[in-house]
Amino acid sequence: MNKTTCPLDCYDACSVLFEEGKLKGDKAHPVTKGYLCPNLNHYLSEPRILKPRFKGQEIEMDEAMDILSKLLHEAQGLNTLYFKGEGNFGKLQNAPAHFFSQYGADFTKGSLCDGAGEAGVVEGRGESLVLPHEQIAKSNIVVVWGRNISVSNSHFMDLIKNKILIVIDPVKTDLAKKAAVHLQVKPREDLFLALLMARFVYIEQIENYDFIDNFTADFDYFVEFIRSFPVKELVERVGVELEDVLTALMLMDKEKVVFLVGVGVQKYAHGSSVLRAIDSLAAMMGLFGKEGCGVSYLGNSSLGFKNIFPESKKRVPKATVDFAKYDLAFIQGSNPANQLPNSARVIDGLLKCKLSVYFGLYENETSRLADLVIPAKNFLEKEDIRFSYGTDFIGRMPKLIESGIGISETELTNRLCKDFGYDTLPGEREMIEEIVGNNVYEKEGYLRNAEYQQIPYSEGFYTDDEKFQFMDEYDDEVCEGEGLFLITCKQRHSLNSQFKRDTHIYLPPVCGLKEGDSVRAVSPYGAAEFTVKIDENLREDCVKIYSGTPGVNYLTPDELSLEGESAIYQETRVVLERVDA
Ligand SMILES: Nc1nc2c(c(=O)[nH]1)N[C@H]1C(S)=C(S)[C@@H](COP(=O)(O)OP(=O)(O)OC[C@H]3O[C@@H](n4cnc5c(=O)[nH]c(N)nc54)[C@H](O)[C@@H]3O)O[C@H]1N2
Ligand SMILES: Nc1nc2c(c(=O)[nH]1)N[C@H]1C(S)=C(S)[C@@H](COP(=O)(O)OP(=O)(O)OC[C@H]3O[C@@H](n4cnc5c(=O)[nH]c(N)nc54)[C@H](O)[C@@H]3O)O[C@H]1N2
Ligand code: SF4
Ligand SMILES: [Mo]
Repeated sequence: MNKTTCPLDCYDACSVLFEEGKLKGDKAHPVTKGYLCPNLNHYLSEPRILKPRFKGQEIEMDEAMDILSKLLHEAQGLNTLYFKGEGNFGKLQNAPAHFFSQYGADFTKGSLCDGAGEAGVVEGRGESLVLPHEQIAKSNIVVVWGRNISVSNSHFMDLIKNKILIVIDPVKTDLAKKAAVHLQVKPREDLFLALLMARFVYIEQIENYDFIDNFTADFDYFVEFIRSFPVKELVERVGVELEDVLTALMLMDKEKVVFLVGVGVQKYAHGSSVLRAIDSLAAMMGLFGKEGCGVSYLGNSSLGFKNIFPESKKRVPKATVDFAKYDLAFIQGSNPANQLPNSARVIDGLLKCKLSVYFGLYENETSRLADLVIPAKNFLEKEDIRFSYGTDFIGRMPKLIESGIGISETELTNRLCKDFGYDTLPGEREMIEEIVGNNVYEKEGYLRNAEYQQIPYSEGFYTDDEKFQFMDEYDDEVCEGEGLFLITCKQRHSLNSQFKRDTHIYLPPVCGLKEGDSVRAVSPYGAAEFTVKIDENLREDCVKIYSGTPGVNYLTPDELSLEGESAIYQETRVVLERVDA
C-alpha cells in the first residue's frame, strides 16, 4: 500500500502515490489524473524543524514533552488557549482537543477562510454541500466567481476545459483571459452584481418558474428586494458594462450552468450576504438539484461524520483572538504571526503571552516568537484520513514511513493525558473508523462521502421547510476610506505561509512606480514595506498582495464578518508611500 492523500488545505484533495521516496500524482484518480501541484511536488525538499527548542536552546523530544507537561501543570486554572490552524487537513489533527478540552483551555471558533460565505449558504440552503466533479463535467457553461481555479484549484482546469467560461473577478486572471465574458467587477460589489443579474433575469423572464414554485420560499420578497435598487445605481456600483452582464445572462439561459464560487467574494463584513445573493440568483434560474448544474462553494467537509473530539465550551473568535491575555497558548498547524489579520496586534499579543508553544513542521514568524517549539511528524509519518471541501472524495492517509523527527498529534495527546491522569485516546485506526462510520461508499476504487448527494439538493434543501430561502434584505458596514482596494489571494508556489512565499506588492501600471521600487503600504490598521511588481491585469483601483507574503497582514482588519465570525481581510483600503532608497 503506497497510496495516500495530499494533506494540504486545498480544494483538490489529491490522491498521491509514494514511490521510491517520491510523491507522484495518482493517474487513476478521476480528479487528480496523475499530477500534483508545485506545493506537493516540492514538499519533501522543504526544510523542516528537526529538533525541539526551549527558550532558543535545542533539546530532545522527551525533554520537550516534560517541559510542556510541567508548563501546563503550572498554568492549569489560569488563562490557556488551544489554537489550531489548517496546516494539515487530516481529521486526527483534532486529537489534541481531547486533552485540551479536559484541561479546560479556551478553543477558537469562526474562521479565517470561508466562514462568512458559508453563513450565507447555510441561510439559503440549510447546509453547504459539495458539488461532485461529475456535475461540473456535465455542465456547458461555467461561471467562475472569485475563485482562481488555475492557481488554488488547479485540478478543476481539466474539468472545465472546452466549456464556455464567464469569469467574475477584479483581476484579469489566466482564466479570465480565456473567458467568453470577463466581468472585471469592482472589489466588494459582487452582492450588487448578483442583484443586477437577478433583476435582468426577472426583466427578461428567464427565471425557472417550476423550480421557484416547487423548491423555494419567499420569491416574491426577493423580487421586491431586487426591484428596490435602481438599475442605474447598480450598474455604477459594480463598475462593469451592462452589455457584458446581459451577454453573460444570455449565454446562461436554458443551459447547464455551474457556478464555481471562491473565497475572493466574501473577505468582507457583508460576505454572508454576497453568497446568499449569488445563491438566490442561481435558485431563481433553477440551477440546484439538476444534472450538470449547481453552485460549488467550499462545502462542509465534515458533513455526515462524527466529531469524536470534544469542543471546549469556552471559545473565542479565531480572527480576533487576543494572545496577550493568555498565560499559555498552544499553537498547532498554524502561523498566526503571519496569517491572522492585524499582525502588529497579533505579534504584540504573542510577545505578551507568558508562554507560547508552537507545534508545526516549519520555521516561520510564529515559531521564531515561541518559547517552546515542538516539531510535528509529516503526513507520511502518521496515520490519518481527510475529507474535502472541493470534491466529495475521502482520502486515507496511512502511515508510510518511520521517522525519528517530530511527534504526531495523537502521540503528543496521549503523553499529556497520561501525565494528567486523563483517559488516553483509542487506537488511530479505531478513531478513523469511528469518525467515518457508515457514511462512505466506494466508487471506482475511491471513497466518497455518502451524505453528499450525487446531484446536491435534488431531494430538497436542508432548511425547515426543505425549500431554498431567498434573501430579502442585507446588512452591510461599508468601509469608506481613502486609497486602493486590497486584494489578498492565493499564490501558485505557496500554500498560505507554507513553501515558497512571495514578497511583492502588485500594482496597476498607472501607479507611477516602477518594478523593483520599494513602497510602503499603509492602511488604518498598520503599514508594511514591499517591493513593487507592475501587473497589467489589475484594475486601476486595486493592489494585490498574496497570502503568505511577509507583512501583508499588517494591513488587514482584526474585525469579524457580520455573520459567520470570519476574518475580513479585504475590508480595508491601502495608501502607498514611496520609500526613497
Ligand atoms: N496554490 C495554492 N492553492 C491554494 C491555497 C494557496 O495558498 N495556494 N490556499 C487554499 C485555501 S486555504 C483556500 S481557502 C483556497 C482559496 O482559493 P480561492 O477561492 O481561489 O481564493 P483566493 O485565491 O483568495 O481568491 C480567488 C479570486 O478572488 C478574486 N477576488 C478578490 N476580491 C474579489 C472580489 O471582491 N470579488 C470577486 N468577484 N473576486 C475577488 C481574486 O482576484 C482571486 O482571483 O485555496 C486553497 N488552495
Ligand atoms: N492576507 C491573507 N491572509 C490570509 C489569507 C489570505 O488569503 N490573505 N487566507 C486565510 C486562509 S483562507 C487560511 S485557511 C489561513 C491559513 O492560515 P494557517 O492555518 O496559519 O496556515 P499556514 O500559514 O499555511 O500555516 C500552517 C502551518 O502548519 C504547520 N503544519 C503543516 N503540517 C502539519 C502537521 O501535520 N502537524 C502540525 N502540528 N503542523 C503542521 C506548518 O508548519 C505551517 O507553518 O490564512 C488566512 N490568512
Ligand atoms: S493541488 Fe492541492 S491537493 Fe493537489 S497536490 Fe496541490 S495542494 Fe495538494
Ligand atoms: Mo483557507
